[in-house]
This record gives sequence, structure tokens and C-alpha cells, in this order.
Amino acid sequence: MNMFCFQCQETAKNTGCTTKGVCGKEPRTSDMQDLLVFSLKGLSFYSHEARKNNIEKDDINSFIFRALFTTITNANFDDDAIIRYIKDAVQHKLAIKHELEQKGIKFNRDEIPFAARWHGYTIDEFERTAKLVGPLETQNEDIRSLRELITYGVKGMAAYGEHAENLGHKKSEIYAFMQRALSATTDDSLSVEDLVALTLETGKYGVEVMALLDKANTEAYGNPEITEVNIGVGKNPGILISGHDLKDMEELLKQTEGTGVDVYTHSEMLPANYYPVFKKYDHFVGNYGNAWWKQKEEFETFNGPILFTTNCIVPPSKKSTYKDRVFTTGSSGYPGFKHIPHRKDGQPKDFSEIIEFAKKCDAPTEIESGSIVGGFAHNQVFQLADKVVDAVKSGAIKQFFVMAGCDGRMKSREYYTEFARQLPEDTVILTAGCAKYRYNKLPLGDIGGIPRVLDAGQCNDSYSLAVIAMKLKEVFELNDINELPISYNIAWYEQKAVIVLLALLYLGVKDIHLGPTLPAFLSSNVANVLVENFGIAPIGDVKEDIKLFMEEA
Ligand code: FSO
Ligand code: SF4
Repeated sequence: MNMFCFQCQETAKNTGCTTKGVCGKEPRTSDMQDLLVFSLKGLSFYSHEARKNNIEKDDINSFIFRALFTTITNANFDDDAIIRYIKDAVQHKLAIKHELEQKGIKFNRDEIPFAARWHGYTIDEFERTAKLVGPLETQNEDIRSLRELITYGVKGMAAYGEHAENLGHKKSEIYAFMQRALSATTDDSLSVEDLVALTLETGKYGVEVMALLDKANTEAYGNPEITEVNIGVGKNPGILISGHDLKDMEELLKQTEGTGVDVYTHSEMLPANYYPVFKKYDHFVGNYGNAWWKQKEEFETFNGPILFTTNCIVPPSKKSTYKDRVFTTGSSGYPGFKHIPHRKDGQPKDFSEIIEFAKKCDAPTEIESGSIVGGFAHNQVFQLADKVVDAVKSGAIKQFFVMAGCDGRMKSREYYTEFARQLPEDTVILTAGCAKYRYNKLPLGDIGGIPRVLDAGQCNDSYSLAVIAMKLKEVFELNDINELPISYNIAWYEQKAVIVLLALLYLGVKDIHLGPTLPAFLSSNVANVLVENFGIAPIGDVKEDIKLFMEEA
């Protein structure tokens, strides 16, 4: 076995990637990411202990967010960047340990988990230790499953928390929980029951972090509003921005203004088109292309530079002509792609190199034309509440389907296109995340002016869908969110979807169908807990699933 990783939906044979990642991750990168996660768990042990003694370190809080974010699927393939994070984690750990000792707080060696005790300095030590710290080192399958489920949920939280932090929004309870949870995954005294409880608590903080990001995004850029997004192209050269970070979007738009360079979104950045503050830029032309996994073709025809602010990066093939045009920033990285450093001392990032590069490029080649409609986050839907409630009361809308989540390469994801196509005409899809690309260009029409696909935004805006559900529960005077005419058919891919799922479970949503496959990291016992307590079910055949959902309605 060269490596072991089973954190995403595309994991080999739905058991684990053992020779090379299906995502393109090399064994050494996988090992270094394992060691980084391990180091962060060790650092979390000390920072959790420090917090108990009223020591809180802002730099460590932010560091853990960023470092963990690099280990999310398709975010960072750059070993050098990951190794730098490991070295920094070791330094942070030594510093905080020293500070605790100065205060007279000492631990018995047997109280300190290996992750906290370990300090490596050389690449040799890193490579050796990495082989001892992957997920398979936990022998008990159920404990391993729960530890990984919690770790992946926390990775998703780190991603969303980092975006909020970039916009100046922080919450100490979120840092405290994340570090406590990471530390708990190294604690051999915790039972399956303890870890199940911690998993549910992870969902609680998932709601908190998504609410925080929603606040951060809407306070900075206004509430998303119904928008027709152009999917065609203009005549100027353009920069294509992908990923999820809206602060990067803002700074890019400001710096490109008046330069003759246009800006287009790709994949998960599409919802930036819905924000009032961004819409006022004339050179923000629209969205180019589809979900992340189509980038190999779409980056070729875009002709201009591409900026990744987060995942999902697909390694370019040898013959690709675009690899010299790709830039990364934030937690994303790829060997050979130029990396734009983080902002310092309150100054914006410097995107001038990308802008100069773009000026020498051709305008994008048109691959589509027309527009798509989105912007149905909670505030916008509340403004339409009367119309929506009337449509439900009159029976014009029989059922809502939350089809949020992710897209991916697997052929089995055609299920979602077919599902959307075959849904009865008196149903409405509520979506968020890149999952929408499986059906957002289908001519599904509208119900009395309400489009049949309502896109709330990015995967984190699944929070918006939960807020809408809560509001409907109130309007219809129901006791339980599950009495609403809403069914959940969610597509997952990576660890942000894990925190979205845990957040929905925490909010009490039952009978979620999850696909295209159930996570490989769920042991059969842990999967049973989810089935028995929450009614989680896999997807099946489109026709039968629709029939089942409509009968349940
Ligand atoms: Fe998609 Fe990628 Fe947003 Fe993920 S672009 S798959 S769950 O990073 O975060 O939905
Ligand atoms: Fe495999 Fe997914 Fe891990 Fe990549 S992230 S190595 S595809 S399980």
C-alpha cells in the first residue's frame, strides 16, 4: 500500500485510494497531509489545554483553519506548502507547550497523546512518521470511522471558518470546539458513544460556522438577489475565478476595474454573481463553464488566466496548454502553479501579475450562450414568501426537493440530472453547491413565476436552505421540520459536504438520501447508527426513488 485516503466520494472502489488518489493526489502528498492533520491534532491538544487555563492564541486559531483547509480534497497538491505547514505546526506546538510550562502546567507523559508529543524537524523524520499516523492506525473500525467523520466535519468547518475570518468574522466558540474535537480524536479513552455524541456536536458547530459565514458574506456584499447570470462571453480578455472565497473575488474585481480585463466565475464562484456589491462592476461579465471537474476542457477554451481561491483543482494533463495560466491563492496550491500570497497588514492581495498576464491573452472562446437564474438565498426567498406559501396552499407546489451538495466526475451522478428531469412538474428543487450543474441548465420552467430550480448559492449556503425550511415550519405552524413538504436528496463529494450533512442532522432533518455512494469511511455499525436514528438512505433507481419520495410526501 503506497498511501491510504478515503475521505471523499470518489475514493477508489469506494474503499480507499491506496496507490494514487483518484483526485490525482500523489502518495507523498497524501502522507504529508496525514502528518499535517496529525500535527494539528497534537497542536489542538495543547491549545485546548491552554484554553482551559485562559490562554487563547489568535495566531494558532487562524493557523489551524488554514492548515486544515489545505488537506481538503482537491485543495492543495503542493508538498512544499504542506511541509511548511507541518513545520509551523511543530513550532506552534513547542511555543504553546513552553508557555503552559512557564505557568507551571505540566502533563504526565502518559497523558499526552503521540500527536502532541511528536516533534519532527527533518524531511526524513516527516516521511517516517507519516507512515505511522494515517487513518488505518486506529485499529477499531468503528472508532476509526467516527474519528474520521469528526475530522472531516472539522475540515469542512475550517474551510467555511476561514472564509468568514477573511472577512473579519470570528467566533471563539468555533475555534474552541474545533480544537477540542481534533484533540478528542487522539484520545483512546473515548468510547463509540462518546464519539457519536461528539459527531452530533460537530453538526451543531457546523450550523454556527455556516451562520457566521452567511453573516460575513451578506454584511460585506449584501443579500443575494434574483439574478440572470450571463453564460456567454464578451470581447475582452478575461480572468476566470474559481473556488469559494468572496474576499478574493472583491479584491480581484476592484483591481481589474478599468484595466480592460473582464472577470468571469467558474464552478462554485458562480453565486458571486448574485451579490449586489459585485453586480455593480460592469466588467464582471458572468459565469464561464460548469462544475469543477469540467475544468480540463473549459480552461483550455477560456484562453486567459485562472485564479483558484480554494478547491476543486484537477491536475492538468501533460498536454494541457493552460497550466502556465493558472494561479492559486489562500489554502489552494499545485506544484508549478504560481501562488499569490495571503494579505498582510490589512493590505489587499496583489493580483497585478494575473491582470498583466490577462492583458496579453485572447478573449474567451464562447462555449455557451444565454443565461441562468439564481440568487434564492434566505432573504430573497423571504421576500417571495407569500407567493411560495400560496403556491403550496393551493397545491400548485406539491413538494420541494433539497438537492444541495457537490458535483463530481462519476458517471453515476447522471442520476441527478435524470432525477431533476423526471420530477413531477409541481415540484421545486432547492439547491446550493456545485451539485446544481447537473440540472441548472435544463429547461425545467417555473410554477406561477417561481423557477423550478432555486439556487441559494455555494455549498455553505445550504445553511440558507435550512433557514428557509425553519421559516416555512413557522409559517405553516408545524412542530417538526420533517412535517414540511420537503425531501432531501443530497449529493456529496468532499469534506465540506460532510459538515453540511452533520449540520442538517443536528437541525433534526430526517430521511436524507445521500449519494451517489455512501461514504467509505462509515463502518457498517456507524452507518447503521445514521440509518436507525436519522433515516439516512442511499440513492437507487431514479423512477423508484421519485415514487418513494412522492409517497412519503
Ligand atoms: Fe463543490 Fe469542490 Fe463547494 Fe466542494 S467545488 S465540491 S463540497 O469544493 O465545496 O461544492
Ligand atoms: Fe482518493 Fe478522495 Fe483521498 Fe483523493 S481525496 S486520495 S480521491 S479518497
